[in-house]
Amino acid sequence: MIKLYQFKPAWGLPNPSPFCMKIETYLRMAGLSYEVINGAVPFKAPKKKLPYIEDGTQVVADSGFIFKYLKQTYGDKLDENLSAGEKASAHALSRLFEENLYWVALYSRWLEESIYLETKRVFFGAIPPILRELVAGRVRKGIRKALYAQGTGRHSRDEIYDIGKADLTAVSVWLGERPFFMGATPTSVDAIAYSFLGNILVPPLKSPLKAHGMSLPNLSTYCERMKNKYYET
Ligand SMILES: N[C@@H](CCC(=O)N[C@@H](CS)C(=O)NCC(=O)O)C(=O)O
Repeated sequence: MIKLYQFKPAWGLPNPSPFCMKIETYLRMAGLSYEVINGAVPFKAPKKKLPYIEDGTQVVADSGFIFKYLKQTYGDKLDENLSAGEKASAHALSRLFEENLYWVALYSRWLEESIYLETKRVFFGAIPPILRELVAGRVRKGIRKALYAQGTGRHSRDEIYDIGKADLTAVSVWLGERPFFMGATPTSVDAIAYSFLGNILVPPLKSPLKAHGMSLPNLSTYCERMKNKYYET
């Protein structure tokens, strides 16, 4: 049985980490049996980040390598009908979510003061108060540093949200009236799209990023569609 190590679910989402939610969603989409180990901690993970999986004697860390492992080990039914060109498009779309929009969402969650209070409650609520401030403060400092090193953290607040809003607009236009990102049939990139969009649109966190996402109605409809199809049956 595949074991998925991830954070505890929160905000009515399968996971407050889009990368963890991506794997659980993929496992459901692919019809693979799995067990979740909620409340895992990054510092004990092989690459000091979540998610990672164990499958028998195999341990695989990083959602991209987990996708690769699962597809190689259990087959790639979800994407088998995509052409090479469609696979390339899906790849580019996944990079938009994971390598660009992610940083804006991270900024919003951890560096916006009012949102940070709620983020802190969700991620560290179980820790005694004094320790909580210490641990949360240290994680926040690390995220500020990572945002600066990656580059997003060097922009002004308005510029950062401009970057994220442009991504959401592009994604909304891409999806258009189609039920899934590659057309009529769900494919693995939908595990990514749903996890990142869900993590922006669903949590009760007021930000310009969420407000912009909510102004693009096909994105919420899409999240509802994915939730109904994979989490409510
Ligand atoms: N490239 C990794 C990214 C995973 C990642 O950034 N995980 C975050 C949570 S969303 C994490 O564990 N952060 C803990 C840390 O950096 O200490 C993947 O695709 O799995």
